Amino acid sequence: MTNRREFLGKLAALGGALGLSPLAINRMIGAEQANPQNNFQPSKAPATMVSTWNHGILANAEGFNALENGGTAMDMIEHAAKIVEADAEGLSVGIGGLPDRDGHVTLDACCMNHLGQAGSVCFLQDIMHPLSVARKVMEETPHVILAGEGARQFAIEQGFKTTNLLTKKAHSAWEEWKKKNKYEPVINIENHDTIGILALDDHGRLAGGCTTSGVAFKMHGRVGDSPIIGAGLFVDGKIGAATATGLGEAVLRTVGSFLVVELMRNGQTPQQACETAVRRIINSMDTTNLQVGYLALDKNGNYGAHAIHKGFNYAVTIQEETRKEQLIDSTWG
Ligand code: SD4
Repeated sequence: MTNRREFLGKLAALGGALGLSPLAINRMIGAEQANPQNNFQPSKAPATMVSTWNHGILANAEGFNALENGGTAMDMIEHAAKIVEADAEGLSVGIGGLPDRDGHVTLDACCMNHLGQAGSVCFLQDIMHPLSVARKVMEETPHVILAGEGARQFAIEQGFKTTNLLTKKAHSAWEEWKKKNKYEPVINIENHDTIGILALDDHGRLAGGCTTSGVAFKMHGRVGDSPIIGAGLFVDGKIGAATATGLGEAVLRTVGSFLVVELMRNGQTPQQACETAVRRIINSMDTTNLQVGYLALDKNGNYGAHAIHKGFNYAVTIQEETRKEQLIDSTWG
């Protein structure tokens, strides 16, 4: 019997022989992956969204509006991200994000769906909606990550407008920072407010997204965990999804979100998996001055979160007979 890998290889070869572009071949493979025969068993859980920090409440509400308008889990993610990215008051996502030490706002974002398809942009400048660009990378190119000027060019080609993302408020904060000119990550202040969003839609499809301006006053060119699949975000439609917030270097070094999903695959609940992944960081580096929080949602709508230090919270919204939302303080330690 032909195995799945051979079948996908033959499909790609056939597409090549027919002179199809890599994108068209990718779409063919995507359609095959969407085939019900690939064992995807949607759960009957109510539609659920979890998002990091206070702005998660507003984000989730936008996500559910998208669902009500016929959207998928990925539409929930994109709509949720957009409202936060467009908020010029927020100092850590999209417009208004705090710049790097040279005064440039550089954005990181990624997304992933229940079929394991993923898209990401990093070190992106002048574009207000990096998660939407990441979705375009996922859907319109054969690649997973576009960086810097290439990502910006791609966004412009896709019709995104360029915008000056450095607001007066963020500029003044940078001027203040330059007076002291010290690089010290601070626990749970505005420079740790990335939004990570996980959604389970009413067809049992999981998706996730993560969008940020990264650590405030970072080195120019620095990329954090948020656009890196497996670090800031990971989704396996048959198991669950996880996202991270906090100091990206600690998440990158432990491939945190992938770890959380693998722990769920091995039987841990979302809460236990987040606790184990936090413990992995605590056991491998000095965490006195750094914060990381993990948030997880499994395919049955169970969720959990845990952080190194006190102070990480997240929003949960569930559509049962009515829509219920709450802001929860994560456990820590
Ligand atoms: C980063 N993880 O760039 C991001 C920052 C963050 O909440 O999550 N802030 O390291």
